[in-house]
Amino acid sequence: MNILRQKLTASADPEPSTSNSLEFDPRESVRKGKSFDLGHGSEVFHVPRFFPADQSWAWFDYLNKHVPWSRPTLRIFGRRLVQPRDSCYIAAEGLPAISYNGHTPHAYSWDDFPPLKDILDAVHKALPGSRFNSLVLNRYDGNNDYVSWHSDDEVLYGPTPEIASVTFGCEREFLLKKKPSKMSSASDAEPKSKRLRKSHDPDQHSFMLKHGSLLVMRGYTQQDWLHSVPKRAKPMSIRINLTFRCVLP
Ligand SMILES: O=C(O)CCC(=O)C(=O)O
Repeated sequence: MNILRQKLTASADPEPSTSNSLEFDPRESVRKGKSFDLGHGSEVFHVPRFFPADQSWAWFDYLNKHVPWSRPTLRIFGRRLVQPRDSCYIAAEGLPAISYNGHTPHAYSWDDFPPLKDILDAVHKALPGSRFNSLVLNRYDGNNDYVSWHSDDEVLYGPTPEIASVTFGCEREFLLKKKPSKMSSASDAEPKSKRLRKSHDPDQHSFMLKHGSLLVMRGYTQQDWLHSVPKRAKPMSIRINLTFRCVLP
């Protein structure tokens, strides 16, 4: 833990500030973001420094301590596996339940964790037109925790969901790779080995998700792309990720 972190932890305890005292303007902060066109209507928007670092550490400490983290057992290809990260689910009242890999998480209320409403409010202000009503929190407790390749292409998010992802704590690499296409267009028919010789493979992207960053996936990204946060060999400290989505009622 660095000195800045220790100082902020001490001053942040016990409760982080509320929206009335946020010392940054999300509309201003989001202007530093960069959009990446993945092609065919898929887009990633990345703001490496969206939330101020000190506010982000205050939220990190609050969430690390107060969220009822759990590590459920999942069913994957007929095998039972303990989820390789902690998680928690928040949703507005009355929404349909979500399920993944045979697990239906309990939906906590936004009112249970007031700072989450401040973070949601800032994300809404930064992304005009967004209306997130649910949130998955993930806690990666070191380099061996991960989320494997998947896409959030469930029917209950609609065909082109906007998904906003916020990172607090240790930075981690976020990878995207194109799903194998069903129809082979001219470029898809080109042999993989030949394509990989080019300086950059357009079917793979990597974003370093820093403390206080915001990453947004839009358009057909869930239909056409997979994403993951892989394990790493190098020891790492805790990362907390907040993934905001809109569950269709
Ligand atoms: O931790 C992340 O950045 C990604 C989380 C994720 O992919 C998910 O919750 O579906």
